[in-house]
Amino acid sequence: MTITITAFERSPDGGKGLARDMRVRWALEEVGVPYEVRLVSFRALKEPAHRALHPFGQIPTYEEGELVLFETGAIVFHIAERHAGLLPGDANARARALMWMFAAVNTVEPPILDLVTAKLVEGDKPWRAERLPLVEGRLRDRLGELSSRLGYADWLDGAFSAGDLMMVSVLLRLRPSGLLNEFSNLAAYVAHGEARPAYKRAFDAQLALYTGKPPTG
Ligand code: GTB
Repeated sequence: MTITITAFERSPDGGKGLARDMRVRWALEEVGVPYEVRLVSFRALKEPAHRALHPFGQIPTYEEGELVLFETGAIVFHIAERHAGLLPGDANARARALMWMFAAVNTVEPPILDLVTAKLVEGDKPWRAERLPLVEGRLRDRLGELSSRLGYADWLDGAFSAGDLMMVSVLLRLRPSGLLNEFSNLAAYVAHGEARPAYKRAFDAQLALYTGKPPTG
């Protein structure tokens, strides 16, 4: 059955992996399932046809026959459940992989998004200078906790899983800020994720949309 995901018609980062369709592409590449991409303009995101798929008017969405999903965590979980390669067979290890997926989107991503908001969305507000150090401080605390747990392990819980896919994807958003490099093990962890062939294929496919160059892999 054909899988179709949506992505930005014009991505603010020019397709360098930061928009969230990247996580879904990466998951599909990890499990070796082909997919199609439908591009959506910023205006069309908020129109009824797209809102019927995504109530919040965002990308990505995921269509597979009659199934329509939004929310990258749910989409990646759906892919991981149906295809081998992203969730361990052992029931406890599987539960922990799911735990890390939730930790990525529910505990680590929010303070990262706070930083993005404080810098970009509220960048011209009079309270920026006071608020930014608070936001950065809270984020450093959270990253420090994650860094302590990861230590020098390759992945969060043994073998690579959907938990790592989500966590690496979330942490990547930090790279432009320079904060990731304050935690050398987290920076190495993210680089390790980016080095996976499936990540590279997904990255090249996303970038090719906006540069017009065909993917190399
Ligand atoms: N919780 C949802 C999920 O995980 O699926 C969040 C989805 C979401 O935020 N989608 C964003 C969107 O559609 C795109 S990814 N925004 C448009 C809108 O809300 O109107 C966020 C994003 C976009 C672009 C960059 N970039 O280019 O650097 C980075 C991240």
